[in-house]
Amino acid sequence: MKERLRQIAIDAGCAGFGVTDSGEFAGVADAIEHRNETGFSGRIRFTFKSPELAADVRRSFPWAESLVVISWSYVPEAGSPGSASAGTGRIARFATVDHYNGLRRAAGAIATELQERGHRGEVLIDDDRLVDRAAAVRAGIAWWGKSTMVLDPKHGPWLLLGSIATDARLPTDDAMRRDCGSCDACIPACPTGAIVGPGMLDARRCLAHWLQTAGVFPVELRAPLGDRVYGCDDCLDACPPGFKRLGLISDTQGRVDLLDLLSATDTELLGRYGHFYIPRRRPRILRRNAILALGNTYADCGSRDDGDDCSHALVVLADLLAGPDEQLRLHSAWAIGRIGGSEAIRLLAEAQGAERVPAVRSELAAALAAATGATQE
Ligand code: B12
Repeated sequence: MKERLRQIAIDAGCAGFGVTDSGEFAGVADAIEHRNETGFSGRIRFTFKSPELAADVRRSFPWAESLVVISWSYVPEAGSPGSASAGTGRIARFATVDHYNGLRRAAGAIATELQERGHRGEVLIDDDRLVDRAAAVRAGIAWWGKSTMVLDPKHGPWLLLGSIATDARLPTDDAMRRDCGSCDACIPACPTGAIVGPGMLDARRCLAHWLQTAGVFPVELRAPLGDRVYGCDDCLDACPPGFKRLGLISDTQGRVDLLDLLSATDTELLGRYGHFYIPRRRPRILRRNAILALGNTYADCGSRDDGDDCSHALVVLADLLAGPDEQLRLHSAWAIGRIGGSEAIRLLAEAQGAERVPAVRSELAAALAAATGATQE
């Protein structure tokens, strides 16, 4: 039966296939608790809200005997984000289109085969009841990288993971006898220093975390955010075992026109980016991200000779600054300050007169100080 399941996975396009038992994952609950105690888990819920549950599938599925684990490689199909240009934003490769689709289909086919043979089969992908990477490592299809990504020799870290819990007792695979050795290329590659040690991520500094989290984007991370709108690939890009896959890329998917994104309706945004994980599907988070990216891609443009290039961006941001959403006003104030120049100063000063919300008022004051300081330099 295991060989038949492997064949189904291969036919469906999976990069890896392995089996592990359903026993508790040693050290995982402690690791999650450590991330919660240190604050490294930031505002993440998922597996972090119930460490015991995430580390032991039998707590959710007492009948489970085995976990069938699969991986799906989405590069080169994801394409490269293309070259940066002002006014455009970047989407991480795992989200350029719904790459989970193929993974879900493969997992569903395996679950169906198990059920047709009279067994249970429960698909777990990005589920709070399993740490997907721990399952992949123990099933021998990947090793734990220092970026916390798991990787395999052929695809590097460019893998999505899924598991099927089953009551079938299948022969298990051995874990890979590999690790990153002396390579630590991902650690300095993180633009915000979020990888605080091998295998240890401080999510409070991880751009990917904040891009999918509602609320005010931390001010110290706004400039390092650069042109990112959703997800961050920097620690994956730096990972040598993944270079081979990146070399296969020739197209330029994964860039979005930021002004176009900001002019889209909620329905249009959910239609285009409905596959993103955005809590409670709030398009406002995407708009907030696009506003910051717009400020970054036109940074200091207003005070340079090429200032005309950003005049359209300033018009759009000025609209948002006068709009009903205080969170978008707050981030627009920052973006206008980042663009700078006399027009930015005029817009910010004008908004100050009308703004009543204290948090937005202080953001306007900071933006005005930044823009005025930059102009005087
Ligand atoms: C929460 C979460 C996030 C959070 C936190 C990530 C994190 N590093 O924990 C945020 C939002 C930041 C995030 C970002 C991303 N994520 Co995410 N995320 C998850 C989720 C839902 C849970 C992860 C989890 O439970 N971690 C638990 C903690 C305890 O694990 P840990 O901190 O890594 O601790 C382990 C290591 O330290 C290791 N370890 C212990 N000692 C040592 C020592 C050494 C030397 C080493 C090397 C390791 C090591 O053991 C610990 C566990 O026991 C999973 C889906 C799922 N249900 O599993 C997807 C998942 C991990 N994410 C995924 C992806 C693709 C991403 C992004 C690449 C997306 C993007 N491009 O923006 C980024 C990558 C950022 C990064 N470097 O991790 C994939 C990863 C696939 C892979 N190949 O690894 C997953 C598995 C989703 C999926 N189904 O495919 N993610």
